[in-house]
Amino acid sequence: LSLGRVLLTGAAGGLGKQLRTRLRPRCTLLRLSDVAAMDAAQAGEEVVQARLEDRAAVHQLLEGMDSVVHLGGISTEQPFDAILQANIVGTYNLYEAARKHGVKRIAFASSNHVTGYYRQDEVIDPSMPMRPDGYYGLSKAFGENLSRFYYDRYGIETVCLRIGSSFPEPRDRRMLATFLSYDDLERLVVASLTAPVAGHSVIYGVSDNTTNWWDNTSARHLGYRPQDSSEPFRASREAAQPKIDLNDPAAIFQAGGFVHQGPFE
Ligand code: NAI
Ligand code: 15L
Repeated sequence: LSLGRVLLTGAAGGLGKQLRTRLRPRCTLLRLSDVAAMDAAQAGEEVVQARLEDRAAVHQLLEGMDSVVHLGGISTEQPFDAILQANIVGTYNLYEAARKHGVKRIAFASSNHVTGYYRQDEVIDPSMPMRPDGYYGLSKAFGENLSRFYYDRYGIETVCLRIGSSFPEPRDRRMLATFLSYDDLERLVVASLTAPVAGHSVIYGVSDNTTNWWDNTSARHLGYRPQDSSEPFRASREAAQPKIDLNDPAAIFQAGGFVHQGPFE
């Protein structure tokens, strides 16, 4: 099943590089964009360097696209002004351009930090109220709400991917619960773009980990079935971090160390 003509933003980033090689064979055309430099275009690719806050440039990016995988933006906790431009203004520009160009579906890289102030002894689902843990999480909450508005008003389908921790391996004890392998990330994005009906959906991007804080039952219509697990890494991660202070907010809340970022002024 071809994915058609797909725009991938954030293509120079950690996840963008993974998805570039994984999505390319499935697409008629893969247009890659980032503010940072990217490798030269190969067959079936276009490479366009652009800032998400540059409205005119973003409008050009969306031209002729069937769907978008929107990874571009600031991916950590930072001062508000930087987040405002890249994540809030940038995501608005992307959705306005999608509306004008008739783009049908967007997979939006949201984050577990939309709900980072739930506790690690709670299992939550996407219907529960957002509890962002910083400006970064707030900007992803804005993106989720923005995408819901564009679905309700204009019928643009979005799958909001509340990604946990997508790296080659889980880096610490917390990531035993939040780990999303790159193979499962690919499954998640492909499911988001190919599900017969996506509507406006919210799903946690997580592998089939033994410790799990997130219930994705309400997103089963997307057909995402994780096949990997953090469990093979458990012994080494627990040995590397033998003592954890259970009174430390980073061990209490799902956000982990993000609760210690800021204030910045
Ligand atoms: P990353 O930081 O490696 O990649 C983000 C890319 O966006 C970078 O290449 C950067 O140059 C680009 N970018 C930043 N500001 C921009 C702007 N103003 N205009 C154009 N491009 C801009 O992050 P990563 O890990 O690849 O994550 C991709 C997406 O997934 C991000 O939106 C992130 O918030 C989200 N995410 C990632 C998680 C993970 O575990 N890797 C977890 C949760 C969410
Ligand atoms: C995120 O949203 C970040 O983009 C990523 O760098 C990780 O820190 C991840 O969350 C996490 O919660 O582990």
